[in-house]
Amino acid sequence: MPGTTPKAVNSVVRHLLATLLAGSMAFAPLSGAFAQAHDHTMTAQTSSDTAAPAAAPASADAPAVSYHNATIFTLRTGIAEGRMVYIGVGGDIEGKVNPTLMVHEGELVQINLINGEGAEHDIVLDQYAARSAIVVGKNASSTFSFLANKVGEFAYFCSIAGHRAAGMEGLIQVMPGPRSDMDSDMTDIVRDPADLPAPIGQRAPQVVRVDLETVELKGRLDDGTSYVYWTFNRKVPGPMLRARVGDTIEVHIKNAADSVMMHSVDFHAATGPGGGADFTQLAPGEEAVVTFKALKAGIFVYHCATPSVAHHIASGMYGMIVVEPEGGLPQVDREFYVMQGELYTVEPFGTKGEMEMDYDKLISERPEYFLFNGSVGALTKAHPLYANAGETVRIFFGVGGPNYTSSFHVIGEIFDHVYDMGSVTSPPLTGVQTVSVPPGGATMVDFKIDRAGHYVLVDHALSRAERGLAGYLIVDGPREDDIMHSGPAKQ
Ligand SMILES: [Cu+2]
Repeated sequence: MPGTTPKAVNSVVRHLLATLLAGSMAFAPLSGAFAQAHDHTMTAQTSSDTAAPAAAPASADAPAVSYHNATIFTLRTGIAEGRMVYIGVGGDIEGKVNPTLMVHEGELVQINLINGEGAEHDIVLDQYAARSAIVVGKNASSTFSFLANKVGEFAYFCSIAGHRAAGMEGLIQVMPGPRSDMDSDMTDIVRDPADLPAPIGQRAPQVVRVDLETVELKGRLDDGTSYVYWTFNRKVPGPMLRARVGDTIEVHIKNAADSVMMHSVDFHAATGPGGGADFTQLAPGEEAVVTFKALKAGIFVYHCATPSVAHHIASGMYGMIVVEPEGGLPQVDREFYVMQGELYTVEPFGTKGEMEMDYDKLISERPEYFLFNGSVGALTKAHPLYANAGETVRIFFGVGGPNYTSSFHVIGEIFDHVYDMGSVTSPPLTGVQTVSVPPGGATMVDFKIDRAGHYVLVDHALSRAERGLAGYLIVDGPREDDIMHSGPAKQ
């Protein structure tokens, strides 16, 4: 961003640098320090159980490095539902199949692996270049550790041929900031941009059941800042839904009993009164079913349509449904799901505490926050997009709004294909820098990532980056210096 030094983007960049610096020193010193702390009882426990007061205060910008408080997980290999899996041992993960391992930025994580049935196994975390030894023979065990200095969700899996595909795969979730700083009464409402259904591809039309629950909950808007979000299925945006043209969509919608407001749903993919909203105005505790035919392929928004609709949408009640054309969409290596919205609060942007909705600002279109996937830092600190150099990437991008058109752009990349206005039956635009996406509209952008590096998702109305709007696309891989390098051209 030449010529400007937006504060939000700067802090984002500082955070990135801190993360990268921490990464360069992460692995070497661990094994020695760690051997001392090895826990032979092999019960799962977390550092919060045993936390020493000690340690320098850690900020989100500079992850604390503690060699003393290990977060320990134990996984046993086994068979569940006919698949090879990891099974959690002890603590919160006891008995869970391929449990998601929740840790915080800066923590030293130890994973114990126990061979439960006798075949050879290991555990690998590609993003951390960390792996266990192979455990050979029943009850054999091994231990490894790493510093959780990269925020995000990463797969752990068994690297023995065929085992990952057979089911030995789970996630480790590295949350931003140290554990003690988390506000315990705020829910994480961020939809992980990697949380979307697999492509439909080639199949005959069928009935697709969709389950939506409208839930009001106090969510984390920013560090130390909360807002009472109204959601579909507790996240912003609501779940991405996927079908093919000709499918029959059977929507089961329930308004949670503890809601204060009525809610409903309007599908832009539907043809009929209110897009379904006429059949789904639900008081707290009520439920309804509405069925529609997906007559047109495209990328469509859905949202709550209960008055004041702008208030419901601003509070988080929007999502997308992808209706694939016959035969499916062009294949890519990775897909992501990102939506933009604004929030109108009485308190100015950056205020700590519980925010209150401001109706005057809403109807005069003066937002305090601009957000990707529901909160400040959702796609930077909490859930960056990850890919590898050489891969093709697709972003389904929509605007819930309710009011602001997005000039969607990825700093450092060019979209190879833009399915403008969410039309997947028209030829895509090619070689596009920025795409305009209106409220209640969507697009699909595909691009090959030719070079490793850190790319930034923005609305190119860049003042909005000062109010929360930024995301990272972090690309691992070799640097292709022919494409870009510092200094003069090589001979
Ligand atoms: Cu609503």
